[in-house]
Amino acid sequence: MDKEYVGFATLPNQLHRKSVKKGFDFTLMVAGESGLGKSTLIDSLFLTDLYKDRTLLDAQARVPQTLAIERRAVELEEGGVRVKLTVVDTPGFGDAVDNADCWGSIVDYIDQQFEQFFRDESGLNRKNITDGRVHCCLYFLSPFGHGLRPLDVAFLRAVQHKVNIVPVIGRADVLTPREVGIMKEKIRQQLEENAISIYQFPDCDSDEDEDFKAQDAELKGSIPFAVVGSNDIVRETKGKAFRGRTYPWGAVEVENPAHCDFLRLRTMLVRTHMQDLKEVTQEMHYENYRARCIQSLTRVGARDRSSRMKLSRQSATELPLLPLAETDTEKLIREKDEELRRMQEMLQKMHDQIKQSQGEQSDTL
Ligand SMILES: Nc1nc2c(ncn2[C@@H]2O[C@H](COP(=O)(O)OP(=O)(O)O)[C@@H](O)[C@H]2O)c(=O)[nH]1
Ligand SMILES: [Mg+2]
Repeated sequence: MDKEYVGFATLPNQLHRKSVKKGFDFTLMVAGESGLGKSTLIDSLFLTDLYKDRTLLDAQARVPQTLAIERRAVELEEGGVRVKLTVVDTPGFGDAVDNADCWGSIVDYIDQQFEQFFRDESGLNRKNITDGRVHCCLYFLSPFGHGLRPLDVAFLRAVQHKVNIVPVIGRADVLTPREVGIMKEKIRQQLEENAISIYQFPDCDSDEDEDFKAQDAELKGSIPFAVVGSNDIVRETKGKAFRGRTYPWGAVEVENPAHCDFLRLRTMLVRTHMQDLKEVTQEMHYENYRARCIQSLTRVGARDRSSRMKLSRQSATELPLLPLAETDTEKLIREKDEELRRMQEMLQKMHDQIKQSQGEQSDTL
């Protein structure tokens, strides 16, 4: 098996002809505590220095930093397939003094992408939608603790039904192989105990070849991936050059599967599971979102009917309609109603479009 280089060469096999022609949008989010190597890893994964313009904040400036979401785009092309990769970084997660709701803006970001897609999908320009939905979230766990911390559990609970979570242990070079094994086992156990659903690798087809099956089993068994990132190229005296980290006692090779799971993670993201991550996003997470929208639409419909009934009863007894001070709850309801009315309009538009196209079709018959 070729473990030296994993590129996008096999991507066409994962795609339908249509998406090949259109290009391929993929959004990867990284989240987790600050300093676990998120930005470094993203950079190492896609071989471009996505962060070359950044200026490092000094320690003082970093402490009060609140959660700010950064989005970067890279265009990749391999075997005639354009991949528009968007990387969403969430620096400073867990840095704030009060971490009670530090993941709020991440959840909002994910929801906003769904909302945007929902709007685009029901709009007039449906053929040229840019899919900004988050297809995968690499969640960084600290190698220093004893597995999941309450903050991790709270975050994962908040996003588990919205995005494909792939847990990783960051800066894994601080652990010995034995410690990595223990840590992974513990995290897997804790995820189960806390009923957190992470991305489930699909079962391998039974007619796949043995190499593929072995690779698939290896990937599944590696969760959570223990990763090391670096953007330094180390040159050894014998002339070998590799991406790695050097210490007085030796060097860690980022792309050596015996040193860490970096290559396994990259293989999974770009070689074997990119298409599945997109499908699960569409069929599970986005459908969940749509179902929630439609549920609220029905609730509003029912409330509209009951308030119309109240109004008609009022006018029947000729009661004067006095302007009442709006409470916070009423204000919220009104705002929600407006939002939902917009959605209803969109649905109506969709409906009209379908009718119109059906009409056109029957005209041509
Ligand atoms: N030991 C070790 N240090 C790392 C690793 N990845 C990044 N670092 C270092 O950790 C610090 C924070 O990295 P950064 O990528 O900015 O972390 P982020 O805040 O999670 O985005 C930097 O000094 C990196 O050089 C790693 O895999 N192992
Ligand atoms: Mg960062």
